[in-house]
Amino acid sequence: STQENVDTVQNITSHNEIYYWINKTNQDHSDMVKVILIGSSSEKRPLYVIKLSGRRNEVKRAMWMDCGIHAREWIAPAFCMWFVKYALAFYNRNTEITEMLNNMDIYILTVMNPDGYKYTWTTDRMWRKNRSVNKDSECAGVDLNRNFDANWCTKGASDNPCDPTYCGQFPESEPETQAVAQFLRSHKDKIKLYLSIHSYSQMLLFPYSCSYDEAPNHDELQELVKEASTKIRRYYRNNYKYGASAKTIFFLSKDLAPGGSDDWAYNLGIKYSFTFELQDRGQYGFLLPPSFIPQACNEALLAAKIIALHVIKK
Ligand code: ING
Ligand code: ZN
Repeated sequence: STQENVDTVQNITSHNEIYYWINKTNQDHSDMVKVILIGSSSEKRPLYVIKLSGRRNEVKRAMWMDCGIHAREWIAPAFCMWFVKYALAFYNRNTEITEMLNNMDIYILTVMNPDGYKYTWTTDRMWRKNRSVNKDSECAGVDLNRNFDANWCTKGASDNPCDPTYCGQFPESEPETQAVAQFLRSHKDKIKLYLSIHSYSQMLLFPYSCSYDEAPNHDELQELVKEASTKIRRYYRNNYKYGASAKTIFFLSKDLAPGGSDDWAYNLGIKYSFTFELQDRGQYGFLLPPSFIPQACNEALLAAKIIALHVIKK
């Protein structure tokens, strides 16, 4: 039930508990779940992808979702877990999730940055980057969302290891970036939809972040996020900004964001590529109270469903 969803996601949070939860989910739902090891973090934590499949025949298409690229954005891993719980509970009960699972496999990376995530639990709640050791610097960590090969380390990223948007020594220098990029490359004909979950600021974004260029299918993507945003507003009376990243985030950061995962996935050929920024709009920021989790996750779920069903119908 939805209440069960709420309880579980609110209680499962630390990095070790997430590993435990992945294993338990695998055991309890072996008919629909496979767990795939795609690599390991710089501190050698495993990166597990949950593969969700419907009970029908082999499907040819897939979607990818990663959460927790940035350590302090705790609502993101919560959403990945929420999504998995929801899909398993409502397959063959809710039309949209059934349709999704009958037409595509869903790959979910619950925590892309486990080292950083752990560090936010133990040492620094506001940490963003991973925890790799930087040569010739006292400062640790690379911003994984500046480490992909899309206008890498140009304006909007930093080449200083002490900055929160440090781009790393070269594109895909980080094992977390490499694991995700390698998986997407080797499944690129199958994966039709890429989704990256962040917080906060309530925005539904699509390429490009690294330049002001319009994506070839800009109008279609714009229409989609507009529809998703409208639906969220109707259901939950909450506002999500939407649009091409560069123009939409510019108002916040006054900068571009090169080296991001959604731009890179888009250039790889995944023409439906999105970054969601979940709740809130700044009142609590990264410190979103647990009581906000259900609505925040339901809003993102609504948007993910609209986009996925559109991709299926294409
Ligand atoms: N914001 C994003 C960041 O990485 C962003 C903004 C969106 C960048 C889409 C690239 C692509 O800076 C947060 N909150 O991390
Ligand atoms: Zn982020």
